Amino acid sequence: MPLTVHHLQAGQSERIPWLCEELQIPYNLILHQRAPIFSPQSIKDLNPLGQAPVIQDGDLTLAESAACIEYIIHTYGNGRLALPPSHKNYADYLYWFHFANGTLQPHVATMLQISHLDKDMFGPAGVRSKERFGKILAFIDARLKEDNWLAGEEFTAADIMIVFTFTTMRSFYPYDLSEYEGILRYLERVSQREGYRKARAKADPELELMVGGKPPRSFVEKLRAEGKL
Ligand SMILES: N[C@@H](CCC(=O)N[C@@H](CS)C(=O)NCC(=O)O)C(=O)O
Repeated sequence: MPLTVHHLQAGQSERIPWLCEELQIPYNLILHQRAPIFSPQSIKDLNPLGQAPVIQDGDLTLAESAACIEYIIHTYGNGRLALPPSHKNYADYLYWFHFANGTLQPHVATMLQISHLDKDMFGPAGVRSKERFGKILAFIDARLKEDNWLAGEEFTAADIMIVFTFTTMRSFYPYDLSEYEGILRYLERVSQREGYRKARAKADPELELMVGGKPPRSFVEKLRAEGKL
């Protein structure tokens, strides 16, 4: 039985079908729709925190994007898309792989919470987090002006980890990337990858590729317009 990948649509689990397409390994993709914003029961049944991604391989059920990615790379991918300790960019690879979900994504998730709870971003928490966010984006932008990919000249799983926050996450917390040329050119390169396009078409066929500077349509507003909220 091939690897099973559970994807909560419009969510971080988009990373896993993308990885499988890049590695060209067989996988069984199961799509779960949000209900209407958070996970449906089908994801809660798989993971105590009700979060996706979740993968299943025989008796194993595993969550957390980074854990799923490492598992797939080393179990099915022969280590491809990870850089080994002998590689000159090994430390860069580790740094950016962990930066994606260790710093960038939690920061945007916090901003999303502040914007919902405080209703604006002009209170002390909002101002401080926006200021820090500017620094984070400028830092990544500078990195992506040096090299085509986060870890250097090779595309790696670090790239698969980070792209969600620059794309689909912006339909939840809309932020503009227009002034970040390095990031925008990077997203353009990402959007030309066959693996990315195939995975997006399978995982979220109704969603546009959110690779432009301007934020995409808000997911919550779309639900409101459809009468689902
Ligand atoms: N750190 C986790 C975060 C997973 C996560 O928060 N996934 C969101 C989708 S973006 C989710 O499952 N949300 C539904 C919910 O919490 O009910 C990972 O990378 O797997």
